[in-house]
This record gives sequence, structure tokens and C-alpha cells, in this order.
Amino acid sequence: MSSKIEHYPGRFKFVILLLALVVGVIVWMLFDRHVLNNTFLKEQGDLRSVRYMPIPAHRGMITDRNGRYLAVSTPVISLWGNPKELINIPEEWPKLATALEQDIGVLSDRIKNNKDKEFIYLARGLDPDKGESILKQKIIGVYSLEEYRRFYPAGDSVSQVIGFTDIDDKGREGIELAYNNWLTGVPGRREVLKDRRGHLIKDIQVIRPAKPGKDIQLSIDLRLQYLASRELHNAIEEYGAKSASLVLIDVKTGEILAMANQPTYNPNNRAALKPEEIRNRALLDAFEPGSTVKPFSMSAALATGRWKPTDTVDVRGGKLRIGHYTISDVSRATILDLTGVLKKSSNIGMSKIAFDIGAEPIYDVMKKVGFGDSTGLGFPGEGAGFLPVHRKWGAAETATLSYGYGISVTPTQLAHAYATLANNGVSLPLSLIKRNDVPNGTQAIDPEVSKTVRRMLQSVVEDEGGVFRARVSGYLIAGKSGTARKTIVNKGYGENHYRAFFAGMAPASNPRLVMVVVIDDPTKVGYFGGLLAAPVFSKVMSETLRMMNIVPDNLLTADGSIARTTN
Ligand code: 59J
Repeated sequence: MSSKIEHYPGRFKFVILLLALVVGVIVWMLFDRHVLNNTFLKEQGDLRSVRYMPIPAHRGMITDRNGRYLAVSTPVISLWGNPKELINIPEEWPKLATALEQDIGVLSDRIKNNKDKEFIYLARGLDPDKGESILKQKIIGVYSLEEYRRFYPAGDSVSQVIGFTDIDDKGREGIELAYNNWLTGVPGRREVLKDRRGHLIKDIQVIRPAKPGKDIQLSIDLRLQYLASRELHNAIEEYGAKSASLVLIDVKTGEILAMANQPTYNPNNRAALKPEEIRNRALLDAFEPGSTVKPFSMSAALATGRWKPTDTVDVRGGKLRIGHYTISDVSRATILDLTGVLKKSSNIGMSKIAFDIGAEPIYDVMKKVGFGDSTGLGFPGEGAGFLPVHRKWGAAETATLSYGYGISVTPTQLAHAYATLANNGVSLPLSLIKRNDVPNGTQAIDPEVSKTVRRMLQSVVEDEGGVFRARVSGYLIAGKSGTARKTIVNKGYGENHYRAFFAGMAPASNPRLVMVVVIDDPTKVGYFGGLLAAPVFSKVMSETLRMMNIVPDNLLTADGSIARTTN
């Protein structure tokens, strides 16, 4: 058998050779791919890697009632870096720092401190042009992200209402916070082909389109808002006041047409935000409203049927003692009818009426017009104020409630209550969002009573000796001024700190608009509401009536007599 093998020595050699050749080819191929052609293939592979990228969804717009932009999202580019790559190219850092307009020391420290990470932000929210020009320099380890940045075209005039978003586009204050879910979009997803440096080679497909956030149209009229904000600004300057607020309501719909506060801030530049500028005082700050609530106490008195406008009270002396408590009047008077009590703003007169009817009817009206309850606007941090309730009301508590102390309200609540008086006693829920339909209201004050009180408030402004600074030429105004001493923590009522108010409506014959003006802690000119707040009311109301084309109800006729429309 062994001799047989020796007969075919050539065949054996051939097989060995063949095997060796195959092994050799494999080794060569391995060598070729792993050593000779390594970079070429790696580059080819890297050049064509499939990635998934988010498609940014833009946030819904906020506009005023006429579609004017209040908050819009503009596309921006954010640049990020991969420190693992950047750490290897220190020679490029100065170029990068210059392009980013950043300090080279700070940038190199950030790269070094994050050298084990794969992501750091280099710059966020750059103008697309700027971002692209930096990307064009093709610095290794520098990548981009598409994002949106919020821009507030109306500047500082509506800032406390709109609020703002943070760097991640999330609502942080105001409407931006309250309606964050509504405004926020859902990012989409796309499949792309990218090179190793993250540069897009090819869009493959949109896996899920971005769902943009939904828009919001506010009830605010930007023209009126500008006007209100400007006049409040002038007022705090002229009066040396700490702050001021204004609320303007459409009586027929419950929509808030303007809500302004000073001091304010520019939402587009929030480098040095101060808490006192951010607060939407008109909705958040509650304080003792003083005599601006007298019309509601008067409504209660009339509604009991025990009082009619011609009835009188004796307010002689200017002081009324009840036990340890003294009620004082600033303006001296003798015998006043009910209109006179409002015109002279007699605390004594109001208290005597309150003693006669008791505190409960007054409490009931105040409760029904919304004092002590949040207005339900859903605004973050909105105040409810405070309406006291007692099982047994003492004389001092009854008196102070009737002329506006021991109770606290926000400017918006006060405006809401006046809007109810203006709307024949029907309380409509307020809205900061534009309304298409007017919701059902509730009858909070008897319609006849509200008409009577309105006529009294017209006398307060339009009659001789009235609050003439609140008047508007061509229109009849009904309203009430107020001046309230401010309480100082642990010190009771301060001698030199006041709030000046004016709350009113126009045209008085058939009111369309209600406005409340509050000036906090004036230090110049004076401190009475009739002196400081009434002129602001007059200026803003005057322009508002004209801008809204509301028919005048107080025009001079050709023969010089006054044509007054009454309802
Ligand atoms: C007033 C108060 C403080 C609290 C008094 C204003 C009270 C009171 C205890 C003295 C200035 C002042 C609970 S005045 O609003 O009566 O608006 O044009 O602050 O009475 O009992 O040196 N308003 N204001 N009262 N307190 N407590 C008048 C009046 C009002 C005016 C002027 C003159 C006060 C007509 C206020 C206005 O109607």
C-alpha cells in the first residue's frame, strides 16, 4: 500500500501548494485591508453613516387681538463641540475663540475640563448667518444644532403679561408659562447620511414631521397697551412713584384690552432682570382699595331698599368715634345725600350707612363682584386678595369694610368689579385670550341699582367740584378716586406712604370700557388719587375711546348747549 503513495508525489505537492496559495491570498487580503488601505476604507465607511436627527418644532406665536406679534420664534443656530476631538487640536483654539467672540482662556479651560465628554455647548442661539460662517471654517470637533429663539417684538410694553421662555424654549413666566403646553411643539425625526464630522451628506427621509406649537391670540390690543405703558412710565417718573399699574377691560365681552405695569423690563435683553420689574402687579399684588369700593357698599345699601339716592347722612365734625376706633374724613362736609357721600368720599357717611344695613349685604355684593376670589385667568401666581368674613361683625369691622380697609384686592379684581357695575350688574368672566363669543354672565348687582350707582359715579366726575382731572372731552365719565394710606410692616398705617387710585368707566351713558389706575407710593407732586391717578385715566381713556371709534355721548351742539345721550 505504501508504494502506492510514492507513485503520486506530484499530486501531494500540488495540494500543499494550492493550500499555501489560498492562505497566502487571505493573508494578503487581510494585510491589504487592515494595513495598506485602512484609512481609505474607514473614511468611506464614516462618510456614509446613517444618523437620526431631531427636526426642531417651533413654538406657537403669541399675538395681540389684531394679529400683531407679541412673541415669535426665529430659527437660530447653536454650536456645540466634542471635547474629545477639540483636545487634540489646541492650535485651532484661538481661531475658534475669535470666531465665537469668547475669551481664549475661558474656552481652553472649558475644553480641558470636559476633555472626557463628547458634548459641550459652544454658543447658543446665534443668528443663522453667524453660525454658518463659523461652521464654514471647518474646525474639527465643532458641530451645529438647529434651534428656535423667542423674540418679543413689542419690547417692554407687555412683558409682564407675556412672560418669557428659558434658553430651552420652555415658558418660565406669564402667558409663556401658563400656556406652555399649548405653545410647545413636538420635535420631529429625520434620517440622514452624515460624515464623521457630522456634516450632512444627504437627507434620506422624514420619519416623523415636527409638529409646531399652537398660536395664541390675546385679548390685548397692542396699541392700547403701548399707550397705557407709556403713560404709566411718565407717571412714575413725574410722581416719583415706586410703581404703577393699569387694567383696561371691554365691558361687553370681559376681555382685558390692556394690562400694564411700571417699572418694566425688556424681554429681549434679560441680562439684569430685577424681581420688581418681572411681577405682573396688576394681577399679583393685592392691597387695600380704600374708597374705590364705596360704590359696592352703596349698591348694597340701595339693594336693601332702605336707602334711596336722595336720603341724607350727617357727617359734621369730620370725626366719628366708635369705642377705641375713630373714623375720619379728609374733606369736610355737613349733610350729604348718597351722591354727596361718594363725591366727598366721606368715610363717616359710608360707615353710617353701613351701620344701618349691617356688614352682610356689603360682604355679599363684594363677594359677588369677585373680591376674595381669583379671577380665574389661570395666570401663574395670580392673587385672590382677601375678603374678611366674620360670624358677628363689630362696628369697626363693618365701617372699615364699607370704605375699603381690612380687605385687599388686585387691580384686576377692582377693574372686574367696576366692569360688572358698568355691565348693568352682570358679571362676565374675564379673559386675557381673545373671545369670539361672549360667555354667560351672572347677575351680581341688580340692574336698576347698578344704573343708579353709575349715575352717582358720573356726578363724582362730571358735576361741579367733581374729579375734573378724570374727564375726557366729548365723553361722559363715571368713576371714583381713592387715596389709601399704606400699611408699613409692624407699624400700621404710615404717615407718608400712599396709594393713589382711579377706577372709572366710559361712555357713562352706556359704558363700553372700564379702567383702573393705581399709583404706588408717590413722592412728588402729591398723593391724592384725584390728583395723580385721574389724569392718567383721562389720557389713556381719551385715546382709547377715539381709537376704538366709540360714539361720543357728550358733544357740544351748534348752539353751544351740551348734547348728552342718556340711557
Ligand atoms: C386718607 C386712609 C387709612 C386706614 C386719609 C388719605 C383711613 C382709615 C384705618 C388721610 C390721605 C390722608 C382702617 S382724601 O380715598 O380717607 O382720592 O382724591 O388711608 O381712612 O380709617 O392724608 N381721597 N382717602 N384714608 N385710611 N384707615 C380721600 C379719601 C378717599 C381723595 C381726596 C381726599 C382717605 C378727595 C384716606 C382722592 O376717598
